[in-house]
Parts: sequence; structure tokens; C-alpha cells
Amino acid sequence: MPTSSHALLKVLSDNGIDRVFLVPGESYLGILDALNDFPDIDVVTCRHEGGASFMACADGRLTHRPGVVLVSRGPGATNASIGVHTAQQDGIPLILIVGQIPKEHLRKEAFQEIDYQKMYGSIAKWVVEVTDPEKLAEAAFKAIRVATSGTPGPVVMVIPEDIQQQDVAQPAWQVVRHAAVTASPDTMRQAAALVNAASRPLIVAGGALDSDGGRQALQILAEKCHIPVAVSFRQHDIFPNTHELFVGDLGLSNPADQIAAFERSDLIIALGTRFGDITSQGYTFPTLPRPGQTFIHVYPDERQIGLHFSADIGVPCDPELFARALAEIAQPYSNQIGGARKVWASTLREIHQRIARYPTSKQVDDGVPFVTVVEKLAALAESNTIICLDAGTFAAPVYRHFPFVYPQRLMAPLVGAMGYGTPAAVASQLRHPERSVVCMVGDGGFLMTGNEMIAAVERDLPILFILSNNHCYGSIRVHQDKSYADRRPVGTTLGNPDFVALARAFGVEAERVNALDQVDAALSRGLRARRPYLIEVSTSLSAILSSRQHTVSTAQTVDYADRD
Ligand SMILES: Cc1ncc(C[n+]2csc(CCOP(=O)(O)OP(=O)(O)O)c2C)c(N)n1
Repeated sequence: MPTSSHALLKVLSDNGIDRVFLVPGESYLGILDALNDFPDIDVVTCRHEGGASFMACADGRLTHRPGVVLVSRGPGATNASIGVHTAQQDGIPLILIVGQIPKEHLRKEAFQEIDYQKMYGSIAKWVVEVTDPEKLAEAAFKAIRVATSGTPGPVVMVIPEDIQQQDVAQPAWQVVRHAAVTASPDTMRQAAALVNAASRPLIVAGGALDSDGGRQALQILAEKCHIPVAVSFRQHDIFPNTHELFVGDLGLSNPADQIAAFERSDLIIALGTRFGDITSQGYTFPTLPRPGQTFIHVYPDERQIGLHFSADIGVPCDPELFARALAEIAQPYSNQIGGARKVWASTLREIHQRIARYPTSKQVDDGVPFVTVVEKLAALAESNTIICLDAGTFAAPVYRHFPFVYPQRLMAPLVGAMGYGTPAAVASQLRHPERSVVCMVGDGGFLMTGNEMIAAVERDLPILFILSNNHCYGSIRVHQDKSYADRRPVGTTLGNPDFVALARAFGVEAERVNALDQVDAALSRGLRARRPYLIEVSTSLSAILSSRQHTVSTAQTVDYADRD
């Protein structure tokens, strides 16, 4: 007999949700039981709700459908909160389903009770506590709509354990996505006039272009009008990093001269980006609230336009359609007189190339400078590789040097949450079994959610885990060094297990790299392994501490300090 839980799952399944991540709990036995009747929904059992919620975030990012995570009340829901916050900051569709205490006990501070409206009110797009089994399907339907519309984000569905088993109608409802909208012909003409008049235009491209069509439209526009492209925070794979018009990312440690150069632009086209805190360098680029440049802001969510920076033209529409339309009517660069734009683009490109150049390896005696691992991985990685990153200094060289060319993908949390890497790799490999998936994680982050690596063994996922072991919460140590002249580190040194032995105990093939000359062979073995494989790199701490700046040339230094 189909129940209210079946009605809930039917709505999810009818709307393309084919996988859920969960840690089971007695508060949602009804939904768990109903999952038996949905063989098309893959149930991924996780070991911690934080890991489960990160997996759902990664899945939501890859599919643009809500990632779905199911957890128990109280302890389960609190553990899962990191994924809700990540989905909110990263703009990712997510549905967190929480089993709740029986409805007759609500708001009595019953065992494991939480008022989720209060708890999640400020980090979720919508929190709904359903108390009528007849309304469960409707709430699920609306949850999909809310999670995927505007700026995508998290929805929390709270479901008391005693409304999960009733005999209710089983509606077949499809959420209809909005038709993609574009700007009016008048607006497009105005935008084209601004582009035609600009000598130093700059496109800042963001995550709302994350589709084959979006990337293609961006490239067509950039090439036709010869406009340099910078990508927003951690959206490296939106535009080919090897392209002559790629001029870098706006992230946590852009050198001052690069930002100064971006500031010399006379037109900024913010395309598919919210232009938030990090992209805007702490709301300093461009000038807040009135940019010094002509500013066009295109984003699918009306609330983001003009939120921080007032735009000359603000367009709440699909950035792909906008880019295509603009490319059609803007004057092709080849028809323009003079080479101002060419000089402008190549100046920015040169700055980027200088920053992106790998530093010459330092001689250190406490391990391998992790930048060398990144350099060698970039040379060996397949063209379809998905790189999943945790948070930490080990990731800095990836952001700065790894030349992403789609379909290579960067999966890194905009929220900077440790613990994301391993679960994201599991979710990515499940979603794309045909691709090469590499997870890079620090020793700190690995001991937060590395337990989810067991899913790679259970499901035979050929993920390559590269674990940077510097016996330290390195990123924070670097901050301590930088902030306090007397350098008194506290709370950042880590005593670690034998990670190779740990991985083997999980059933993962593993080896340790102690020296530079072992890196190449280890990476080759790991990438060829076709089964879960872990390389523990004995990473040098002194390379990032003693002098945080690797000298690349007299004109360049590379600061690794600020990359969480
Ligand atoms: C969940 C969470 N807790 C704390 C932090 C603050 N934090 C940012 S990076 C970092 C240290 C990361 O250490 P590790 O994983 O060993 O990488 P490393 O920086 O040493 O390369 C910490 C504690 C965070 N970003 N996320």
C-alpha cells in the first residue's frame, strides 16, 4: 500500500532525482521503508551526515537538480548543517529531509527535538515542517521548485515520524522550469553600444554559465568582440584557462597589480556571477556602490542585480541567452579600427601568465613542496578529469596554476568548508563513472570526512585521493605566522595516523611519497589504478611557512597564504 512517504519519493523521482545520500535514523523509518519501492533511486549510505550533505551538494552542483540528503532529527540534523550552509553560499540546489519527533510532541523540547525554522531559518531558502501527510507531496514539489529557482539553494523539509505511513493520494507532478528569459531588444542594443564604445572591456564570468551552452556562448562573445575573461571565485572551468583571452580568477590572493589592472577596465560585464565578497575582493573591486567603470550585470536572479554594485544595465536573465544575443549584435572586433582592445587583453593575459607560472621548486628538507605535485598532476591529468578539493593551503597551487580546460572540472566549495573534498569525489565519481576523479585533501580535512572514502571501496569507484600531510592545519598556521610577529603557533600542530595503513585498512591501495623524484611515478600509478587509490604526500610545511613567498622571477612572488 503506497503511503505518504511513497507520495514524497514519487514527486522526487518524477522530477529526476535518482540518488539520495543518507545516514539512517529512527525518526524517518517510514521514508526509509518506502525507498525499497523506488529501485530507480540509488541510496548512498554515508558515515556522517556532514559527509552525506557534502555529497548532496556536489551532486546538486553537477546535475543542477536538488541534491537530496536524508537525516535523523537532532543529532543528525545538526551534523548535516554544514551542507546546508555550503549549498546556500555556493548557490546549489539541495533538499535536506529531516525526520522529526511525533507531531503531538512538537515544541515540547521532546527527545532530540529542534525547531528547524529557527535553526535553519537564516541559511536555508525555505524550511517547511509538514504535519499533514496529505501535504507531503505538495511540500516536496514546492521544495524542488524553490531549491532550483532564482539563485539555487537549500530547502529543509521536516517530517514528523508519525506522518510518514498514511494512505494518501500519489500525485504525478512535474516541476516546470521557467522558460529561459533574455533581455529586450532595446536593452540588448544599449548593451551592444556600450561594448562597441569600450576600449578596455572585461567579462567576469560566473557559475550561472555552468552548462555546455553557457560556456559556448561565453566563448563566442569573448572571441567575437575580443573581450578578456576573468572567472569568478572558484569557477575556473567556465572558460578555457589556456585561451589567449583568459586572464585569471578573482579569488583569495590576487596580487595587487592584477587587481589594479582589472580596475583600469572601462566596461565590466558581470555575466552569470553574483559578484560576491571574494570575487569583488571584499567589495572593493569595483568601487562600491557605484563602480568607476560602466557596469553591466547579468544574472538569473533579480535580487542579486544591484545588490552591492549599482549597474548601468542590470538584467535578470539567462546569461547564456544574453551572451548569444550580444555576440550577434555587437560589432565584431575585427571591424574596429585600432588595436586598443588587443593590447588591453594581452596586457591582462601577460599578468595572468606570470602569476600562473609554476615556481621553480624550492630545496626544502622537510618534505615535498605540494606545488610540485599539482604541476605534475596537471601534466598527467586526463582531459575529462574532475578535481575535487578540500580546504587548505595545499589547494592554493591548484587555484593558481592548474590550467583547467572543460570538460575538466573544478569542484571546490565557495564556502571554504573543510571536509568537502572526499565526499565530493565520491558523489562526482558516482555521477560520472566514465571520468577520472581526483580528490586533493589535507591531513586536517581528511580526518574530518575521509571516512566517506569507504564508499569508494563499497562501490568500486576508481578515485585517486592525494593526501597532503604536513602534520598541521597549515592554512591557519600560515595566518598565525603572518598575523603575529612573535610567531607562537597554537592549536595547529597535528599528530597523525599512518595514512597509508589507514587507507589499506579501508581496502584502498596506497603508497607514500617522501621525495620529489617519487611524485611522477606515484601519480602515474594512481591515475592508472582503476580502483580507489591513495597517495600520501609528505608535504613540506617550511615551503609555505619560512618564506611564504616562492620567488618565480624577480618580478613575481607567489603568496600561498590565503587560500582556505
Ligand atoms: C569545517 C571547517 N573548519 C575550520 C576551517 C578553518 N580552516 C581553513 S583551512 C584550515 C586548515 C586546513 O588544514 P589541512 O586540511 O591540513 O590543509 P593544509 O592547510 O595544511 O594544507 C582550517 C582549520 C574551515 N575552513 N572549515
